[in-house]
Amino acid sequence: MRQKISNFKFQISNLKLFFCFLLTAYCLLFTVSIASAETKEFTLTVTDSEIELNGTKFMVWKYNDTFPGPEIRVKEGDVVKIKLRNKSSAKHGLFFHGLYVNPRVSIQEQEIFVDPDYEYTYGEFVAGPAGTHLYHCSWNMAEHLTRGLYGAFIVEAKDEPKSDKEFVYIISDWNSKAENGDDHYGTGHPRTMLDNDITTINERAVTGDNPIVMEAKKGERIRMRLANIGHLPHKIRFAQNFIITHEDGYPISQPKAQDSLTIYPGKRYDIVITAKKSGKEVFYHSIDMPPGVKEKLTASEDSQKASAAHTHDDSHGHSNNIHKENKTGVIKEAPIIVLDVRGGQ
Ligand SMILES: [Cu+2]
Repeated sequence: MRQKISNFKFQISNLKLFFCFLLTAYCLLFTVSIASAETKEFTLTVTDSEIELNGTKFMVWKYNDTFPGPEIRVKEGDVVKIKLRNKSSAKHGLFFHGLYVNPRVSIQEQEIFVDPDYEYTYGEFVAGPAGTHLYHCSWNMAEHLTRGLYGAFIVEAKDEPKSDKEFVYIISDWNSKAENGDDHYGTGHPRTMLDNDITTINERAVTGDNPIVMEAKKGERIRMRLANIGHLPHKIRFAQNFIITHEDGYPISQPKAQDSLTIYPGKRYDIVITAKKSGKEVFYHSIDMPPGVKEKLTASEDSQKASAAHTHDDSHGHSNNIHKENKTGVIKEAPIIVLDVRGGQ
């Protein structure tokens, strides 16, 4: 019995030693990887601004005086620190959409909001996973994302697949009626989102007659990083097939060819196309509302309207105007991007 106990003790101390060794090895590896990684520091300065989309002026905020904010691009494993300088008249925060950030950043810092004339440095965190991600304001997001506070955050893999050209497109949607004051609820109110009537791709409003032109040479492999920061499901349809290689930053195990794709809010897809023949080919865009959503929402709005009419006297006026046109803002298919392939064999 005594022997058994001493054997047991021996095993315990061996185990302790083993865990000590593991911990030391882990700490050493971590220190080495941090020491060998590059630290990338960025500053985002927020200011009050204005943009015009389809003839409607929107009050926005901009990062570093650009809309969308500047692209942040780092390598997997880089150490990232981002200073948010608030030179605007409102409060803002910073959120890293799709990135693994350490618990200190994710739990505490993303809930740190910066008042006007203050600044705060978020991080540091190790960039990953590789892929197409986003950064955006974390304060009153429904309104602040609608008012332009977002940008692409790209983490390149150590073994990034080569492409000849790469384009990053952030899609969003806006509500001209709310911004013009023609809607009971203001810009950024969840009730207005289904009525969003303007689609943007990067800084440009999609009108059907001003597509973005992607120039390429015959045979080139083109990677498109697509992200939806808006509120509606945006559908892309192309004349030829494309390959989806990544979803939300993660490589797709069996990439397959398809000619259309619906990008729901917050989603990111990387697609690859090959410029097969000379000439112009079009990417079409539409709003792809799931079946039944429009009917459901309209029905619930109608019942609310009916009960509002019962409880309010008509002299209150506005109760009858609240949801006068609750259309879902389905936008017909329109060209957004043209692939213009020239020359080559
Ligand atoms: Cu903000």
